[in-house]
This record gives sequence, C-alpha cells and structure tokens, in this order.
Amino acid sequence: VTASATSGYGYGVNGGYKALNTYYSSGTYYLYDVTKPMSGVIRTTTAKNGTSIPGWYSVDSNNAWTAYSQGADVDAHYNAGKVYDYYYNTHNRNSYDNSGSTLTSTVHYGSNYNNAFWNGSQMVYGDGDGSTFAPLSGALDVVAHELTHAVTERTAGLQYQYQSGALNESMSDVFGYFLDSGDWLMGEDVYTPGVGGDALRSLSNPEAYGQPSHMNDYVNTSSDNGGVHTNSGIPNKAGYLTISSIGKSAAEKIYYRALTVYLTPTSDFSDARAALLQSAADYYGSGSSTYNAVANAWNQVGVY
Ligand code: ASN
Ligand code: ZN
Ligand code: CA
Repeated sequence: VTASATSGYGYGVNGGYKALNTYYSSGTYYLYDVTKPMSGVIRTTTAKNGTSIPGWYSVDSNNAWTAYSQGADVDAHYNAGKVYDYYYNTHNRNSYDNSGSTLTSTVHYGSNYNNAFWNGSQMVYGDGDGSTFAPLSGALDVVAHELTHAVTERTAGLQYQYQSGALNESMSDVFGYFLDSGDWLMGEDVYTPGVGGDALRSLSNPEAYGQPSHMNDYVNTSSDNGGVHTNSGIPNKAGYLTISSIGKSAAEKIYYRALTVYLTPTSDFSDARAALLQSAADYYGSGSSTYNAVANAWNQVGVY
C-alpha cells in the first residue's frame, strides 16, 4: 500500500514525549489523524512564519517528529486530539460543530506572534517571541480555550462584546480548566517560559492577573471588545467556586448544558447564573445541594 494511517511520535514544545496519529503517503508522513469517529480528520499545518492559512501540511521523513522546531506542530496535533476526545467522550459532541467536521490547526503563524485564535474555521497558533510566550499550542488549556470558542460559536453564539463576550471568554477558560484540571491557571505552560509559577489568568484568583472577581469591580471600558478578557474574571471566579464545591464531573455537565441549551447570543452574567441553575435543576433537582452551590457561587461574585 502507498497510503495508510500510521503511529508516530515526537517531542512537544516543552520536551515531552507524545504519541501521534499520523498518515503515510508516497514517502512522506503527515500530522493527519484519521482514527477518530469523525466524518473529517484532525490535521495540522504550518504557516512557515508567514500569514497564509492553512498554509502547508506539516511533514516528516521518518515519523519521528523530534526536531526542536517541530514541537509546536506536535503539540497542536496532540492537544487537538485530546480536546476532540474530551468533547466526544464526556459530552457526546463530535467535533466543534457536532457533525464531525475536520479540525485544522495551523502553527508557526507569523513571526514572534504572541497569540492564538479560532478564525471561524480553524485554530491558529503563533510561536511567541520566546520571552512573553513559547509556541502557544504547547498548552493544553490554551488549545481547549480556542477550540471552545468554536463550540460556543456553534451553540450559544455568545456575542464577543461586553458581558456576553466576557461569558464567551469565561466558557473558554472554564473548559480550559476541565481539560487541564491540575491547576486553576490558564496558559502557564507557555506563558513567560523564563519565569516559573505565573500564567495568563487564574480562575481561583483573577486579581492576581488584573481581573475583577466581583461585580463591585466590573470594568466599564470599550477596549478589548468591552473588556471581554478582563471581566471574564467574574464568571471565572464563579466557575472556580462552583467546581470547588460540586466537583469537576457535575460542573462540566451543567456548564456544557448551559452552553448548548440555555445560553443565547445576548446572554449576560445574570442569564448565565439562571442558565447554570436551570441545568443544575435538570440534572440534580431544584434545591439540591448542587443547585444551591451554583446559587452560592454567583452570590459570592455579586451576580443575581
Ligand atoms: N487568544 C485570544 C482569545 O482566545 C485571541 C482572540 O481570539 N481574541 O481570546
Ligand atoms: Zn478567548
Ligand atoms: Ca492550566
């Protein structure tokens, strides 16, 4: 045979060994995963430090993706598979659109680019400048954050401005936590590679990174689409308090149901409280300990 699914391996951004679902065709290996129960595939491409998207397939000659420069490609592919598996196994969701569509990740976007984003069709990751960021695909919580923007776009459709936008950001951070639940930090694996213990944001202590955690400190601004990356600290803190109280497995059920059933494009923080309470009532009953924990969490951040 000249073409087939293959199993390779490589080293990620931070040096870790990663088993990879790859593909072989005509003497070349690709980061192209056909093993998932999708109609599409999971594939990884490179912009070769330009801005063409999706650019060119990431390729290797012997299926050992061990070059230092391949770390971003390895982790984008590996982490996209982890997030796909999470949504499929935990929420019975098949890819971002729940129709099994292809997940494309483009790495090496731009030069020293300190960001990552979902562009409406695919994920895109910069390499970082080496001091503010390492290649951003190296962080599972960042990959989950970006892919959750795609899920949100296809479900609640939360408008990316003001409170609905901050909720959109918070959903991405909360699902980032569900995928990377060993800490309450976002982006710690790629943020300031020369500095230990810091991160982009914290769900448990938003103030540590300049975010409010109570409506008394809500930031009224028109920059950053109305403070979407600032005021997300308020629903993030409510998420932390909820998860700490009821546990991850109950929390992820009610968050997913709120996102996919109850929230709408114009939902605000108060609507999020109501959506999560309704989801808790659906699963555990109105007045259950789970329901009361959700109410207490939002009380503590001043959202009623
Ligand atoms: N990394 C940023 C985010 O996911 C970029 C963006 O899409 N605004 O929020
Ligand atoms: Zn985001
Ligand atoms: Ca984390």
